[in-house]
Amino acid sequence: MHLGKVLLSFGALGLGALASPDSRGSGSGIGSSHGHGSSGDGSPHGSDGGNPDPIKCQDPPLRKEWRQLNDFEKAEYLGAVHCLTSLKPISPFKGVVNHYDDFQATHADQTPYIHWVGFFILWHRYFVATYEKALREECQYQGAQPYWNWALDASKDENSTAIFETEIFSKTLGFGGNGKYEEATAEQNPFNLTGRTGGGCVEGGAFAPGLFTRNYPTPDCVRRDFIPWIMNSFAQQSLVDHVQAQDDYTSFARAIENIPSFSEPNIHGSGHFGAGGVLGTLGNSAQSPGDPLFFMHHTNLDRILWGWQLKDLPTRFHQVGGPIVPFDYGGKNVTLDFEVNIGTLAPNVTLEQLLNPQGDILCYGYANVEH
Ligand SMILES: *[C@@H]1O[C@H](CO)[C@@H](O)[C@H](O)[C@H]1NC(C)=O
Ligand SMILES: *[C@@H]1O[C@H](CO)[C@@H](O)[C@H](O)[C@H]1NC(C)=O
Ligand SMILES: *[C@@H]1O[C@H](CO)[C@@H](O)[C@H](O)[C@H]1NC(C)=O
Ligand SMILES: *[C@@H]1O[C@H](CO)[C@@H](O)[C@H](O)[C@H]1NC(C)=O
Ligand SMILES: [Cu+2]
Repeated sequence: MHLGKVLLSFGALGLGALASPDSRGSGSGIGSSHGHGSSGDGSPHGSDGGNPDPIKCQDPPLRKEWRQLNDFEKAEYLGAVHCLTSLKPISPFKGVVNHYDDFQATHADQTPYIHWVGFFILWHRYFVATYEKALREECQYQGAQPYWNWALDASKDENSTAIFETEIFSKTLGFGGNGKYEEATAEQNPFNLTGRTGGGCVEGGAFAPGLFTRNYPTPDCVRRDFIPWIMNSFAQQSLVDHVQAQDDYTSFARAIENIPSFSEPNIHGSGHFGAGGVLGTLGNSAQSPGDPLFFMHHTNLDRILWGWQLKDLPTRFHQVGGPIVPFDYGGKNVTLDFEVNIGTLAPNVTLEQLLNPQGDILCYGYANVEH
């Protein structure tokens, strides 16, 4: 109720009113400003002094960890996510009702092709940046896409629940907590995961039933199913360090996903299966963007990529690798001109364009790469 009031008061300030479908911007999607002749090092400043390129990315929004936001910023962000649900859909999928659903359905449509491939992390970089752009340009959100740095709270005690007690799971000004415990059938739990604690609709927060419904493929609440041992073991800083210690893009891309197994932790799985578990929305590999927490988790992974790139930018603005077909590690690899698409959400772009968060296509930064 508290949150409802906060959101309402922001609505009264005008933020909510801006959510009307008519307010959709015209054709200002990411990529609509495709430029030519940008300097090869990714710097927005052209190298030929005679005819400098226009600077494509000015004043990039700076992404912060959720707990670095003040209450106003948190409410503004949560309100903007709600705003997406009031905009008309732009994707062709049956069952989508609003623009938030477009993101979930687009991910669901491509799930079999965009994981355990060389472009996994860059596809998701584009996906999150497009979401951020929609929040800012169509919902008048003033800030940047925040992130959830789970490693800050990962405990060595596998059964600790401290990681679920941080601000992001606030039931007032946050994403809400766990769901009520529900039994899972053997069919629902093919990996026989133990230690489940939830499965029901998220309790409290901005996305509780009544405040938020996801519509694709069929209407449901946002579900959470916290599994402490997965969250704690997959979110360890030592694993992040291991991923960031990789020497080239190919091994970085492989390390961040590791293998699809619960006996070997992988940081990408931390938010998905630690918070989503078996019955939770985030734990469903196709439908995971149906929980707005998805974008907080994936922005943290993107920050980890950017932190890795920063260690050697001249090389890491221009290096990709890894299979085109999932798990096809001996087969054909992606190259810089490989195109990714996110359906009707934004135009196709190349991996090289996505390597630069402040280039022709993307425009954001991180306030602090370390946290
Ligand atoms: C965590 O809880 C499980 C189940 O109760 C138990 O088997 C395990 O020993 C606990 N782990 C630690 C480190 O206490
Ligand atoms: C899960 O348990 C079922 C029933 O005991 C078994 O058939 C199946 O192989 C198990 N799956 C895994 C991944 O261990
Ligand atoms: C793709 O990259 C992997 C890892 O670097 C390499 O082993 C493989 O030979 C490459 N595939 C081709 C077709 O070159
Ligand atoms: C975008 O990429 C997809 C898949 O690679 C392709 O099917 C589609 O035709 C491309 N769209 C455009 C406009 O090039
Ligand atoms: Cu994904």
